[in-house]
Amino acid sequence: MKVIDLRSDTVTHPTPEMRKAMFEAEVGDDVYGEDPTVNGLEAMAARMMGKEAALFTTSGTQSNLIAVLTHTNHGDEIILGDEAHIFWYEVGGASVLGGVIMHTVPTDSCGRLNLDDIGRAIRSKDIHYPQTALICLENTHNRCGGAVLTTDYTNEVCNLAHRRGLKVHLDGARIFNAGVALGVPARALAQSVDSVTVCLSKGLSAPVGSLLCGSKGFVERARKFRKMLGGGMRQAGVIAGAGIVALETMIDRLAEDHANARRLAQGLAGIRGITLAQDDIPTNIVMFHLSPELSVVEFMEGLEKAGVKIGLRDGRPFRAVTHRMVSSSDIDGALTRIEAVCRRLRRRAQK
Ligand code: TLP
Repeated sequence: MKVIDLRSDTVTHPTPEMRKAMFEAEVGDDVYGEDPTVNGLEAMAARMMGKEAALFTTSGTQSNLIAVLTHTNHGDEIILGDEAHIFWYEVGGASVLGGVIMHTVPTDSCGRLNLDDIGRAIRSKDIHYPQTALICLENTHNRCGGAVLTTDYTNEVCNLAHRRGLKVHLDGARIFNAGVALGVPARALAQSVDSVTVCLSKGLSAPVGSLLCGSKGFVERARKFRKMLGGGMRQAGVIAGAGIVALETMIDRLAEDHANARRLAQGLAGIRGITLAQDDIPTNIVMFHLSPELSVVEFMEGLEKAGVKIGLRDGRPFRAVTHRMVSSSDIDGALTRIEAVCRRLRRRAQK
């Protein structure tokens, strides 16, 4: 029985072409700036995101943390959504290591922060207040079910920020999913932000790595923070090689993952005991609830036995993420197995 792993697109393995590129990668010491494959990947990412430069980092979490460290001073405040990945899932690194205060404002179901809320959260020059330095956005939005921010919305936030002397960082871990969903190049979605994180190791299927893109000066300062965090990776060309293949070959196919996510959502909506937690499925993330009379523990145990893995975090809807290693027939298979588990739980609940 094939295990169908829908916990995250981070579970994707490198393709044979990536493994070949890793095997053959030309390498050097990247801390000296001498790894030609890393340099090639950074130049490529900068070009694709419309920025002057890029920095190869170990992960999305590290990229976001370096961005915060680079844009702020100890004791500054950053404004971000109360559903932001940086706020929820990055172990509080911005506060612990960056010494910044995370000032959250409400996130709507489309992953947006209201401009008036942002305006009100920006501190005036009062001796009692910390200094606001940075606004963070997320596209696509993880906890908002893969919601997509448009270019216009992002530009509006940037206009407000820049008028008030603030910087904007975009957590674009899945920015290429957003670009594919909107039918625009990813660079359009990042044109007005000061920095953007992009991840290679999610839907793009590379084994490791992210890129932090921005101006030359920003990336130069960011490089020092990466070293401080232990992210100077020496002969990193062996992983950057896979990243180049990811950027060259894996973006357009994300549309397949989006179609599979819609197929999954449609099937789930037809299963008694399950309700979708989203009105639409813009990209590759599907969130859903189980009827209260069915046991969450037994549902998860049933799925485990049936060879279907999905994500569950305290108090949150279930999360299923589609990716390259799950085909449309796997989606149908997963639906059959989920339906059978629900049927069993319903029978038990009726006894
Ligand atoms: N998200 C992971 C988990 O951390 C929840 C996942 O499985 O979705 N920004 C966003 C929007 C992300 O979704 C993630 C990964 C990151 C940053 C962090 O990337 P990594 O895992 O490379 O540190």
